[in-house]
Amino acid sequence: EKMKIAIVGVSGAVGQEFLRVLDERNFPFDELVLFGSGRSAGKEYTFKGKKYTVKELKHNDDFKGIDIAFVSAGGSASVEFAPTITKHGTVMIDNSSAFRMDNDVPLVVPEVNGEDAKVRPRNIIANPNCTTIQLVVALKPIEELSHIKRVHVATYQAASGAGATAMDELVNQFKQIVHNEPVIVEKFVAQLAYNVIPQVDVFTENGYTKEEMKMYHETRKIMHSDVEVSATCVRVPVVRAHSEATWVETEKPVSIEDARKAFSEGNGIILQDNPEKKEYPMPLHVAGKDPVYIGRIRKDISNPNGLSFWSVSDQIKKGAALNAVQIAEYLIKENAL
Ligand code: 11C
Repeated sequence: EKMKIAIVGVSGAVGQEFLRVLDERNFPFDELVLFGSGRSAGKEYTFKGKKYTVKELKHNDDFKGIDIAFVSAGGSASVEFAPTITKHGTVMIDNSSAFRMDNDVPLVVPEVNGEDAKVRPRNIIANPNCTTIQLVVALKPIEELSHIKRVHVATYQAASGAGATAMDELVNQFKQIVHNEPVIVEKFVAQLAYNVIPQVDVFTENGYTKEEMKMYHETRKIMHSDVEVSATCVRVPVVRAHSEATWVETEKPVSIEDARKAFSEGNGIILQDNPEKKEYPMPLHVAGKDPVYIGRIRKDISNPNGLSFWSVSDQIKKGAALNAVQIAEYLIKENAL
């Protein structure tokens, strides 16, 4: 049978990455349909030498016959169009935060809970937030050694998380400063060039931001765990890979040797931990790469059951497009479409 796939929101940063990831991985499909807003409709993109024209996303029967739709068009478009997209049995892999915490929508990182993708009453599978994805990939091998009770995490998030125009805004700010021009701030709450901003997304009632609360709730859902997660999410003037400083507390103490072995064998992880040679992951080098890079592994001197490490992962790749494509690959492999 023919495999038909769609990308919804193809003009965005994640949409464009879908094209690259599908190409890189030689994702098996027979037909590809591109969708976008009224603004993107009519634009042309080339994929493996063939031209595709973006169709306007509308409430019609365009999704009939499409097996998988990779959707990254923002939360409100996802909510509005989910019934139209899934109406004829299309599996919608959604990048927005709209459905992540719904009980009848699985929230999936294949390295951690691929199985969950098989039960999807609404034909929607949610892709987690980028900061959560790289966190749970790193936590998984440690959880297998001893149950993780508590996580403290501080993020260093790239501009890419706020989309293609935000990446441009950061790059332009550096140019504006060099040329003594006024610095334009539109996507972020303050100038990001030469700065860090301790706010990602809006604040909630408990003083944490929504981004920080996503890390709390999504981690628990994906890991099927009662783990407590306290996050501080910070935007930094990096273009496209997120970093995280993480402290975990396990039920039983975990030795550095065991942690290092577990990380080095962990799915989707590259261990890069050689402080003597100044080897540790950095966003500049991880941008464009698939795995989650982990380094700076050490015992937490403030806690006998504590372990501390540093991780870096490309926010648009594993944090978004790649994870969604890996969910689709998992479903194909398991014959679970
Ligand atoms: C950021 N993590 O870096 C956000 C972007 O819930 O899908 C992703 C928002 C989301 O700004």
